[in-house]
Amino acid sequence: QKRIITFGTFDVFHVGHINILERAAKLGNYLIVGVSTDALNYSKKQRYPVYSEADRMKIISSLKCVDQVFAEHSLDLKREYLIEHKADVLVMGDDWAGKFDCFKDVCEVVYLPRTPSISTTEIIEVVKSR
Ligand code: C2G
Repeated sequence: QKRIITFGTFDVFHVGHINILERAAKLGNYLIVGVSTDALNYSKKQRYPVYSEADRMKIISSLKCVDQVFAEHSLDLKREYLIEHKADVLVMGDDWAGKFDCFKDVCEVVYLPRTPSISTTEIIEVVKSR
């Protein structure tokens, strides 16, 4: 078994999110997703996500390509999460390129290209302007 792990907020779920999850899943045969909590988002951005962590976790766990979901409470626990979930590969979008290279002693680290021209921030702006 090859276990893949990835992390994200996945707020206002969109096609860029499913694209990275499907590509991550193809790198192995078991995909685990750490969904960042509302509190973690607040501490990073001083605002809460549009969708609650319960809803975001429900959406992610309903996807065909996802096998397991857990709450990511802190960015500082990444090493512990990788070990706890016995990850073989950590996958992140290339907006994080290089940032997780320090975990190459625990697992393989892969950055995949982001889907162009779509983001939660942009969706929020478009909806606001209507
Ligand atoms: N993503 C993508 N293409 C987009 C938008 C997002 O491939 N157009 C990817 C990001 O690169 C990331 C994942 O989708 O790998 C989730 O994105 P976010 O919800 O923005 O995640 P983020 O807030 O960066 O949380 O521990 C790390 C954090 O939890 C990451």
